Amino acid sequence: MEASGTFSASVSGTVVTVALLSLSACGGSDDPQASQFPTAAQACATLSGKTIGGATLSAVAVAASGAVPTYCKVNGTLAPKLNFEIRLPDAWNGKLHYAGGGGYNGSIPPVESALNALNQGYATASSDSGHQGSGVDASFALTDTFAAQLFGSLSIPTVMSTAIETVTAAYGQLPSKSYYEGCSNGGREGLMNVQRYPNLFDGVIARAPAYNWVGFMGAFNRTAKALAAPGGSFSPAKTALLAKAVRDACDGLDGIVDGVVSNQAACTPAVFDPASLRCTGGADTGDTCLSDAQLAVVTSWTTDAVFTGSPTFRNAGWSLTGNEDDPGAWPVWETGNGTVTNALQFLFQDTTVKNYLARDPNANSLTYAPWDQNQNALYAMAALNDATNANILPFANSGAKLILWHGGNDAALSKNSTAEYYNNAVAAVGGQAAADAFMRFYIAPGVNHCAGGPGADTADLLTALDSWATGKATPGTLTAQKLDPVSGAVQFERPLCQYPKYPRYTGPANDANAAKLASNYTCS
Ligand SMILES: [Ca+2]
Repeated sequence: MEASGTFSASVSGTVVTVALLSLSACGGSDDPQASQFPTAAQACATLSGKTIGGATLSAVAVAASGAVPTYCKVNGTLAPKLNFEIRLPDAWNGKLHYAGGGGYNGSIPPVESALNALNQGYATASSDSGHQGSGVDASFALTDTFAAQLFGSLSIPTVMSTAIETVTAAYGQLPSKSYYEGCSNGGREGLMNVQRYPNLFDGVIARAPAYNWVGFMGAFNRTAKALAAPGGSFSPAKTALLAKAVRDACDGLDGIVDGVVSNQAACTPAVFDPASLRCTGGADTGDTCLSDAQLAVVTSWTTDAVFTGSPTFRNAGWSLTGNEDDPGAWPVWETGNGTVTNALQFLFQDTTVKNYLARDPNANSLTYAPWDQNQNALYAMAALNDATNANILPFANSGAKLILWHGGNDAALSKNSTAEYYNNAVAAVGGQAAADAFMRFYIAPGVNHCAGGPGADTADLLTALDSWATGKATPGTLTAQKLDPVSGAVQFERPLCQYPKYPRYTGPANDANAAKLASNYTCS
C-alpha cells in the first residue's frame, strides 16, 4: 500500500502535463530504445499501400493539433466490412493499446478516445466492430449474423491480429505489451476479452462495463415502461426535486457538503425515503411532489430487475445519487426531460427488442410484455453479447491484470451491477487474496457514464495498469481529478478508492482550498 501510495502521488496533479511533455522529450517511455523507432511519417511511408491480413492499408501522417499529437493514421477493411484504424505515434513506446467502442458501435471511435495512450507513445487500434450505423441502432443484428458475432465478441481478436502485424511491420518488432481499454460497451468488450480470449491482452481496463446485456436491457425496458405509464413522466423540475432531496439528506454523510453523495451506502431509505416526496393522494399535484406513478419509476430504478431464464439475466438497481438532475444523468439517459422516447435507455432497449428479441422492426418495445417471453431469443442474445462469466482464472493465470472502474453517478449502467460482477469474480477465482493479485475495482463518486458530472472524472488508469503489468507498482488508492474542459487545469482532486471504500473528507472545515486536495480525504 505504501509503494502504491507513492505511485499515485507521483501521478496526481500532473497527468496531462506528464503525458504531453514526455511525448516530446522521450516518447512517454522509459525504454531507452524508444527514440530509435521510426517516426510517424516514416511508419506511414512503410505501411502505405501494404496489404496485411487481407486489408490494403492507407496511411496518412496527421499533424499535431490542439491536444492531439502528430501521428500516422492507418486505415483498412477486413472482409466483408470490418473497418479499423491504427494510430502510430511519433515516438513509439514499444506497446500496443486497443480502444473499445460504445453503444452498438457502428463507427470507429475518434482519436480523442485514445488520446492518453497516443500521448504516452502507444500505438493504438480501434474498429467499427464490423457494421456501419448509429450507436443506438441494432438493425445489423436482425439481418447479418456475422455482424452480430463481430459485435458480440469477434471483432477485437480479429482486428488485434492485423494490428499486431501492422505495428510489427512499421517498427520492426512485436509490441512488448498489449493493453485494452474501453467504457460502456467498450467495458463489456474488455470483459469479453478477459473471459473468452484470456491470452489476448496483458492488461484490460473495463470502465462502466455493459457486461450483462440481457439484464440491463430488461431493466431499461422496465423503467421506460414506468416512465411511459400515465403520470409517470419526469419533467426537469421533478428530477431536480428528487435530486435535491437526496443531496439534502445524504451529501454530508461523507464528511463534506460538496454536492456529491460519496457515501451512497449510508444513504439508506431510513435516511432518505422517496415516499417522503409523495403528492397528497398520490395524483400529480405539481412540481413540489412525486405522484404514485413517478414513485413507481424511482422503485423501478432502485430495485434489482430479475428475469426468467439464466441466473445471469438480472441487473442490480441503481443507487440514488443526489445528482440525478445533472444534464448527463437522468435527462439524457432516463427521462428525456419528460419525453421518455428521447431518452437513451429507451432507445437502446427499443432497438434491442426490435432486432434481437421480437425480431420485428415494427415491434413496440413499450407494449412488448413480458419482456422475457422469448427465452430462445434471450439465450441467443446472451451467447452473443453477455460477458457475465465470473470465472476468469484463465486470464489471471496468464499473468494479465484487470482494472474495473465505474462512475458513482452513472445513470446509464448501474455501478451496483459492476460491483456484483466484481464480487462474483472474487468468489470464482478463490477469494479476495487471489483476486487482489490481478484485479482492482474503483468507483468514482459523482461521475456520470464514463465521464462528466460533478465528480473527479479523470484518472490515468492506463499508467496504473502498465506499472502493474510491468511489475513496477501495484495499484492501490489512485488520484482522480476534475479538469477544466478548456484549459485542462486541475480544478480539484479526490482519491480514487478501491471498492467498497469511498473518499471521506478529513481536512479542515469550511476550507474550499483544502477540499480540493486529495490528501484531505481518506478512503473509508
Ligand atoms: Ca459530499
